[in-house]
Amino acid sequence: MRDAVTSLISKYDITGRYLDRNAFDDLKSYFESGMARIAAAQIINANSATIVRDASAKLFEEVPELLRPGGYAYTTRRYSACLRDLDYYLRYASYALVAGDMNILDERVLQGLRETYNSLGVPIGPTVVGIQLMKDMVKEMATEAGVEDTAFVDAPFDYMSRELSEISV
Ligand SMILES: CCC1=C(C)/C(=C/C2=NC(=C\c3[nH]c(/C=C4\NC(=O)[C@H](C)[C@H]4CC)c(C)c3CCC(=O)O)/C(CCC(=O)O)=C2C)NC1=O
Repeated sequence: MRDAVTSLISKYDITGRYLDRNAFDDLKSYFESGMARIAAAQIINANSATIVRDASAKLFEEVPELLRPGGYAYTTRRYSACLRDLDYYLRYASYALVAGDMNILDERVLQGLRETYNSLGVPIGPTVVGIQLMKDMVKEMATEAGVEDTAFVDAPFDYMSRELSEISV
């Protein structure tokens, strides 16, 4: 697993260069956003159950077929698998926010997920809607908690959405 600092250092190490102006700019922006990243992770941590519950409720409101016979959240087993998946995406998003790097998402969440969703037929579109709803909730909560610029919160949620969308079901 990499974070913003180890990623940057390994990039420079590969070519045997000293850190330059660009590197220091990147490092400064990472450390300057550090407290906001921690605040966002704390918000996720304190509200994970609410975020998953409300995002799934909105998702099932937007795509009610999921809950009907033949839908992918029909039966208790599938319903709980769906909520569990949302919880995974949220938890790993909080790690990636602290790390300032998306590498953990590749390693722990997205690897093999395409194949799994493909073979089970779990629909990607609604999954992405769920991820985006959680993103919006986290940003709203971060704003309420006094985080001024919440744009950095987008990165892990958008990354997972983008990577998942490449699956053709
Ligand atoms: C930490 C990384 C990680 C991820 C991401 C993960 C996802 C994951 N989701 C799965 C299933 C599933 N995922 C869903 C998800 C949904 N159903 C819907 O209607 C919605 C569109 C969506 C929720 C938003 C469902 C219904 C299943 C069960 C499918 C089945 O067995 O028929 C499975 C198959 C095995 C199982 O059922 O546990 C995996 C591996 N597992 C992991 O270890």
